[in-house]
Amino acid sequence: MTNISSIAVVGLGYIGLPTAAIFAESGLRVHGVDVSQKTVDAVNHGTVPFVEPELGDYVERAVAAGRLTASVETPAADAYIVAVPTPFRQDKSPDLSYIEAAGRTLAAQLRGSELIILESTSPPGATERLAEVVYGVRPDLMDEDGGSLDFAHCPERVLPGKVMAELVTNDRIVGGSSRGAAERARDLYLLFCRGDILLTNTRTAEMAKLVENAFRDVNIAFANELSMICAGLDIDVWELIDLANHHPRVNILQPGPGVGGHCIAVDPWFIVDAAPEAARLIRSAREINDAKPGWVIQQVKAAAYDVLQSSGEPPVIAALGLAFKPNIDDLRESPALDITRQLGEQFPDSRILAVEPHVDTLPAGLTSLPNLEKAAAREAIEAADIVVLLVDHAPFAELKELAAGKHVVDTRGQWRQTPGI
Ligand code: SAJ
Repeated sequence: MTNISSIAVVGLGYIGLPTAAIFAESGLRVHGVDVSQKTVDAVNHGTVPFVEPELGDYVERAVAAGRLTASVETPAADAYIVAVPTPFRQDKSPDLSYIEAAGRTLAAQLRGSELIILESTSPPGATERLAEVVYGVRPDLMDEDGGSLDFAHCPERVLPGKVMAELVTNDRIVGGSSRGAAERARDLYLLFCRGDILLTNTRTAEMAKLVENAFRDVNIAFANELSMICAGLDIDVWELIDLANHHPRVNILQPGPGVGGHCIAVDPWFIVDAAPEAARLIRSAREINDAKPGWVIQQVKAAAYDVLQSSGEPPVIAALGLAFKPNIDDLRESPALDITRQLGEQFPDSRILAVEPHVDTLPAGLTSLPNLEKAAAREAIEAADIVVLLVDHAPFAELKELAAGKHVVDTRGQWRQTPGI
C-alpha cells in the first residue's frame, strides 16, 4: 500500500498525460505541469491535445471528478513524475536539459522525503544526474545517509495507439536509488499496473529501456539490409522472410522505408554515446536504417530514368502514405515523410502526388514545394507513372490493381506477389 496521496506529473505529452490520467482514475490527486499554456488549458478543459485512443475519456472523467488539474507552475506534492523529452543533440549525444530544468523547478517545492520518479527515456546515469541537480538546489535536504529524498527510474514502454491498455497490462521495470526508493515507487505503480513490477537499480533500469528499442532497431536493420541484398539478387524479400520464419527459432522483422517515430530511431544513439567503442552493431543498425530512405530514392530514380527514356516526359510520382507506421496519423520522424519531401526536391520537373488519408493538410515541409500536392489514393495512382508505396495503411491493400502496368516501388511489401514460382 502506498502512503502517497498527491502527485505532480511534469510534462503532459504522449506519456505524461496518460500517466497523470490513469493515476487520477486510480484515486490519487494529480496535478499536471507543462511549459505550454495551450496544453495546460486543454487539460483543464478535460480535453487532449493529441490523438491517443481512449485517453480523452480518462482525462474528461478525471477533470470532471476534480482529481486532475494542470498549470505551468510546479506545486508541492508527495511524489513527482518527470516525463519530459530527452532529445539528442547534433552530435547524437543526449540532451538532458529538460530533465535538469524539471529538477531545478520541483526542487524549490520540496519539504523532504518526497519520491521523485524519472520516466523519460534516459541514458545511464540520468537519474543520478537528476538527484545531483535537485540536491544542488536543496543542499538542506542532504544528510549523512545520502539525502532524505527517494529517486527512481521507471521507464515507460507503451506502444503509441495502445497506451491506455498497455499502461495497465505491461510489466514495468523500477530502478531505485535504494531498495526503499524502488519499493516505494513499486507501491505507487501498483495502483494501476497489473503486470509484474521488477525492481533493480537506476542505471540498469535506464539501460533496459534503451536496450529494448535497440533490440528492435537491430532486427529491423537486419530486415532492411536483406531487402537491399535481395533487390540485387532478384529475390522477393517478403517471400524469403515468410519462408525463413517457418524455422522454429527464426523471427525476422519486416523491411520498410526506414525507421520512424521518436523512440526506436533515437534511443540506440544513447547507448552508442555511452559506449562508442563497444557499441558497433547498434551503431551499424542505426546507420543502415537511416540510409534506407536514400536507397528508396535511388529505386525511384531508376524507374524515373525508364519513364523518361520511353516517353520523353518527366514521370508523375504518387507517394502513398506519410505516417511513420500504418493506420495512424503520427508523422514524427517519419521516413515516408522524408522520402516524399526528397522526391519533391530531387524531381523538380515531376508532379508529386502525396497521399495520406489520416491528415487533412500537408505539413509545412511539403507545402513549400511547388511541384507537390495532396491527392486521394485512387486519383494519385491513376495519374502516376511511378507509385511509391511508403506506408501499408489498410485501405491501400485493395488498390494494387490500379497500379497494374506502372512502375511500383513497394517499400512495405503490401502489394507483393507471392509465391515467386
Ligand atoms: N518497423 C519496421 N519493421 C518492423 C517493425 C517496425 O520497419 O518489422 C518500423 C515502423 O514502421 C516504424 C518504426 O519501425 O517506422 C517503429 O515502430 P514500432 O511499432 O516498432 O515502435 P514505436 O516506435 O511505435 O514504439 C516503440 C515500442 N518499443 C518496442 O517495441 C521495443 C514501444 O513499446 C515503446 O514504448 C516505444 O517505442 C517508446 O516510447 O520507446
